[in-house]
Amino acid sequence: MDKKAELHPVLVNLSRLLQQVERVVVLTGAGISHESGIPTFRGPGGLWRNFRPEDLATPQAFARDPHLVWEWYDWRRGLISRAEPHAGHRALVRLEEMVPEFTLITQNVDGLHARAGSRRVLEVHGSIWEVRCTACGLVREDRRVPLPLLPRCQACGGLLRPNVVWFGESLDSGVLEAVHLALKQAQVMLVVGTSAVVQPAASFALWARQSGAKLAEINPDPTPLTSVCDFVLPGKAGEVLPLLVEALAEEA
Ligand code: BV8
Ligand code: ZN
Repeated sequence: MDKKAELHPVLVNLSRLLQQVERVVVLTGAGISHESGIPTFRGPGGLWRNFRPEDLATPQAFARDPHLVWEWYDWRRGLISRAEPHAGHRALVRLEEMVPEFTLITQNVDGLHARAGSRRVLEVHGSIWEVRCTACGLVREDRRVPLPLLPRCQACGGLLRPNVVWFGESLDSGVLEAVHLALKQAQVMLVVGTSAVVQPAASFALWARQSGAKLAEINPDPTPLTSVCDFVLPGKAGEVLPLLVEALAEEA
């Protein structure tokens, strides 16, 4: 049975609800980048030289061996620069056009949503395409692939770091405030391609639910969120999201 037929009743019910509401929030994780050829963090292929992301994406790892951490980020930047957004990313751009108030919250640092054309994107873990000076704090975009290692600040010569949120670092307060507001007002929230283990992003869906939002999950595998979702769409982001947007267009 094909995916559309398999998911038909849930797709129809969810698209009917999306047709009736004004405010929709989407949370994405590494799973939506997987079909663009970027390994997820905890799935197969997520390791690099047998290091786990939790071992490298920390201030301690960077302090101990900035060259190793930058080699990992430079490798990822190269991979991402050769990756393309897929039909799932483009479906979210269509959804943003079809919904009166739409907010896309992403844990991903790869920038693929913006490249696909999404406009209202909150990058809660920062951007791999930005660097921040560890000495003077200057933040700027730097898309050089490969990067000269170790990259230095043009203004003061200080050591640059990726402008991402590492484990043990808090998320940007301004971004978090915008996230809180969107979640409080959300009527429907889609959770796409996240294992829902990294905090605080893993709690975003629960915050939205507390404010009355209906939850839908798109993921080939179950997660800790699956049991609290009103709609469960087992499948890949690149397959399911276009089907959902197609069903919504038929409802219109
Ligand atoms: C904070 C940016 C505190 C960098 C990332 C001990 C010490 C210190 C902190 C902690 C600790 N214990 C717990 C914590 C908190 C910690 C945490 O949650 N740890 C986890 C591991 C338990 N969190 C933090 O440290 C956060 N900060 O808590 O601050 C604080 C408070 C006050 C003051 C000071 C400090 C910061 C967390 C942010 C870390 N940075 N990324 C970089 O990218 O290099 S996290 C990283 O994981 C990515 O952003 C990634 O997106 C994110 C979450 O992973 P997922 O996106 O879910 O990806 P994953 O691989 O796990 O899952 C993929 C999913 O996709 C799977 O479900 C799979 O089934 C699915 N999938 C696969 N294919 C597809 C698919 N889905 C759809 N379609 C497909 N085709
Ligand atoms: Zn500087």
